[in-house]
Amino acid sequence: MTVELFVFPPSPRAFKVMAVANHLGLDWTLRMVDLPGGAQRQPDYACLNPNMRMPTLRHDDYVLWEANAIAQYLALLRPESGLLPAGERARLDVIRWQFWDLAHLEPAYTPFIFENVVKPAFRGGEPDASALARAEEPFQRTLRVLEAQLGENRYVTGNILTLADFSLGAAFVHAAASRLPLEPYENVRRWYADLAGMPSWQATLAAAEMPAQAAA
Ligand SMILES: N[C@@H](CCC(=O)N[C@@H](CS)C(=O)NCC(=O)O)C(=O)O
Repeated sequence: MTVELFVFPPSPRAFKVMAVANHLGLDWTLRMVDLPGGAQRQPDYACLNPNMRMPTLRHDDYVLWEANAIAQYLALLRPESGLLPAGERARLDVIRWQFWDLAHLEPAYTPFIFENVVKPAFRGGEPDASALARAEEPFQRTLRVLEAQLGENRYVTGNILTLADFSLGAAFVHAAASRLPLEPYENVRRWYADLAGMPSWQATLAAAEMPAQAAA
């Protein structure tokens, strides 16, 4: 059977896994998890993912959750792609940035997407200016790390596209709507424009029904 991805496509965490599957040219099926409708809490979904969150992968009788682990599984279906390098140190470098994504980048941008996109679209609320002000310093501190890394490399781990680019790049798919303060980060904006130019990225944005936004 094909790979099934249980996703709510507008989410950056869904984007990560869909973009990797598209980039690899895998035969995969989208299973919609309607988050605003509460599908993640339905018993048939909760028994696939006890966290009651998405994304989740099912491939025959194998079930996997956590977006970055799913991305690794997909890359291992096409090892020749190099998205997850074979060499130990090169692979650990990619994995290191995927951990950094969860530990640093996601917490840094989440308040912006929550206040400026999720609240107005799904909760009928206004952005909380004090929450956005508190988010500013950790966001800038985190982006400075990525900016420096991308000052030395075309892609996150060097001159070759890897899963690290998919995991981190997904943070910026809603950059404009989230009002991410990216003006000082020229290298990040150049790198994201490069990613957004890939046919797989464009196809994923289209599937998620999101306009292709420049990270600016
Ligand atoms: N660390 C998990 C986080 C998954 C996650 O938090 N997903 C959110 C959407 S972005 C979700 O499903 N939320 C549903 C809810 O909170 O009810 C991953 O990367 O897969």
